Amino acid sequence: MLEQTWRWFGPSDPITLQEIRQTGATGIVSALHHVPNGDVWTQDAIQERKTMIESAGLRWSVIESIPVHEDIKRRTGDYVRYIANYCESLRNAAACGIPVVCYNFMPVLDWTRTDLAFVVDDGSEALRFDMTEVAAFDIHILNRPDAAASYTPEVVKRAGEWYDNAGTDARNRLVANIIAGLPGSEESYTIETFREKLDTYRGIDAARLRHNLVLFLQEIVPVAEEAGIRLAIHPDDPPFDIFGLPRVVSTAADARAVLAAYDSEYNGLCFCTGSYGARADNHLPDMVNALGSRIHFLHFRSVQLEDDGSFYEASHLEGSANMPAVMKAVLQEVARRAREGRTDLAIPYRPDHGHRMLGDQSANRKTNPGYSLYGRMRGLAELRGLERGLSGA
Ligand code: DNO
Repeated sequence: MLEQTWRWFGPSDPITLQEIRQTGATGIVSALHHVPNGDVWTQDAIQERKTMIESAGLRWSVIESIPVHEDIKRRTGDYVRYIANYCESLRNAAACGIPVVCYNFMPVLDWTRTDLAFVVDDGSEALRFDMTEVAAFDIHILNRPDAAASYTPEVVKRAGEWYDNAGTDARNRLVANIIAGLPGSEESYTIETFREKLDTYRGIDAARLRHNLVLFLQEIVPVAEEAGIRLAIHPDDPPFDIFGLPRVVSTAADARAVLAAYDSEYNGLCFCTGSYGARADNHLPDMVNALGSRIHFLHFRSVQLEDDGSFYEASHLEGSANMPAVMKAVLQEVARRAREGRTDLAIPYRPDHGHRMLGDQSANRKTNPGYSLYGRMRGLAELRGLERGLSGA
């Protein structure tokens, strides 16, 4: 069976470990969010968190994420020291017995949404990425030079209308949703600091960013291999360039390039069906078939795609992704591993995001955007049933 896990942001998470136990998850996905980006994660700090998790009868299955400092992505400034620190954190995590580390290589922004409370037809609230609103922010609020060239004329026109009709509250909310930092993003910006950050990427195109990623992998994978900790790169969310910033982990070809950069089972993927699934040309079951042997972590969710590149997060088994076909492909991969004598059969997965619903919507229950209690529990329950049903176990 796959390992059922749950993302827990640490002691400040409004959802407790005791509550998580009742969802049926056995594994925890967590990170030391209080450690500044680029600093070493000490064995003491990792062990302290691990003990906390284990005292609740759970297991720390995956670190999500040890963030990659911007200097490493740009290969400027203090990147040599930050890479050395990254390697040290990997060794320390391995010494504490954590098997998998997730990370991403998205410049400046981690995941991005425009609406954190998009009401779907059953009254629950979902996260949404709206292309018109992204363009309105980019062209009319950020005033990025040449921003309009990044969108279709139709989107540019609608963005203008959106901006003219939106009141101050809606504009401010949009700015906050895009740059104030979603859970786990680690970075947050004002319009000014965001502009400055974008400027630091001038001259860094996709080829350059990919090159920097390859060099980073060549430096960290041997360390992960020696320490015995599997790396899992999270795809770009959304999986295309945004605000003129290149993104290089968006497609099957991108994922293959990551794996080819250093051929080791320790150099692997976090297969996020929601992120890869936000491109219609990513065929998810085929990707699992082709890349499965290096998938060390799974994020399961399904986005509902719209024609202009917008999407919202549907319930886990609804939306545009064919989740039964994805699960089938994952179970075939597990069977392949068993035949090959591999021991990493219980690939950890987590219900990624969930609607705000039922008790999540009550006034005394705070939840981080996407990280609801009941919504994710519904997702986990459905995914667990899907796995059981398909495996016949
Ligand atoms: C969003 C998450 C991402 C993810 C990082 C991995 O909900 O999936 O923030 O944790 O991109 O490094």
